[in-house]
Amino acid sequence: MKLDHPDTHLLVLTGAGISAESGIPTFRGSGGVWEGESVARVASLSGFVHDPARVWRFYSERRARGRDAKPNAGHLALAKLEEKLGDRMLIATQNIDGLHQSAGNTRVVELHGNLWKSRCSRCEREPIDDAAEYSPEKLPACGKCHARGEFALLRPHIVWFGEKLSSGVLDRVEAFIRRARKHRFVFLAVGTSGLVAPSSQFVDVARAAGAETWLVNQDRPANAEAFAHVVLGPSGELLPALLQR
Ligand code: BJW
Repeated sequence: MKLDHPDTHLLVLTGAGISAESGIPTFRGSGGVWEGESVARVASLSGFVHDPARVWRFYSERRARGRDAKPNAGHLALAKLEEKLGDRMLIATQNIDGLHQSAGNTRVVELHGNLWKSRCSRCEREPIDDAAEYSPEKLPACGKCHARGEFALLRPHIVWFGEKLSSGVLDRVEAFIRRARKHRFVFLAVGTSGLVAPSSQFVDVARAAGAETWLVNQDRPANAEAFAHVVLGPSGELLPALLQR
């Protein structure tokens, strides 16, 4: 992948696969986060309304497991690249683990929220930093609602199925594409099965904007046909060499 041209703009879409080598399981397939869990019950608002204790147990376990995770060679290769490209690079990540930021990337859009934040399930307050694990007997309540004499539970700051992405998130990606299309534009997707909208459509939008499209993934994903270049294998091994060329 040629990235040394001074006009190059790079949009990177990452998914769970990039964090697999940091010990964070992907979602789908055997050993995945959802194995033995009902997706509808733990990753939807209706699941939370029906059984908040179950949902908080699921995310508390994810917090416990993710606490010691460190960025791997794939994350670090992307961080090194941002040092060179500056604002000509943007990472749009579906991941909620914060590992791109831990690696040193600063231009990161979190499409699906952040595991280390919670927000109110009722009021519009800003998400708060929250790495706590909650037991079913002590679920967290919103202090702001409480001060008004109302009761509302905090929920994980995660975009569940059927929910809109947070406001401004897609705007940042679209603004980058509008700028990039006037230059040499490269789109790279890493570690994602290409099954979840709207991220699964980014490759089509980028291609329509003239981007050279690359995919680095362990297995051939659902939308592989949409990419001009497909490189199969673990991103922690592949990215350092691929991004240096
Ligand atoms: C490696 C590797 C290594 C392994 N190296 N690679 C019908 C009903 C309701 C909604 C819909 C519907 N039909 C369509 C929708 C829209 C829906 C959707 O796309 N559904 C499809 C599943 C059908 N999308 C949404 O609902 C989104 N919102 C939306 O569209 O809003 C519109 C709207 C407008 C107006 C009003 C209301 C709404 C929101 C999607 C939110 C997704 N959230 C999740 C769960 C978060 C909770 C949590 O974290 O617990 O986000 S879903 C889950 O999938 C998670 C991920 O970010 C996302 C993508 O998964 P990802 O990252 O691709 O992981 P995997 O596991 O699938 O794949 C990993 C890949 O890595 C594999 O290919 C491996 O080979 C590879 N790999 N090791 C490189 N070492």
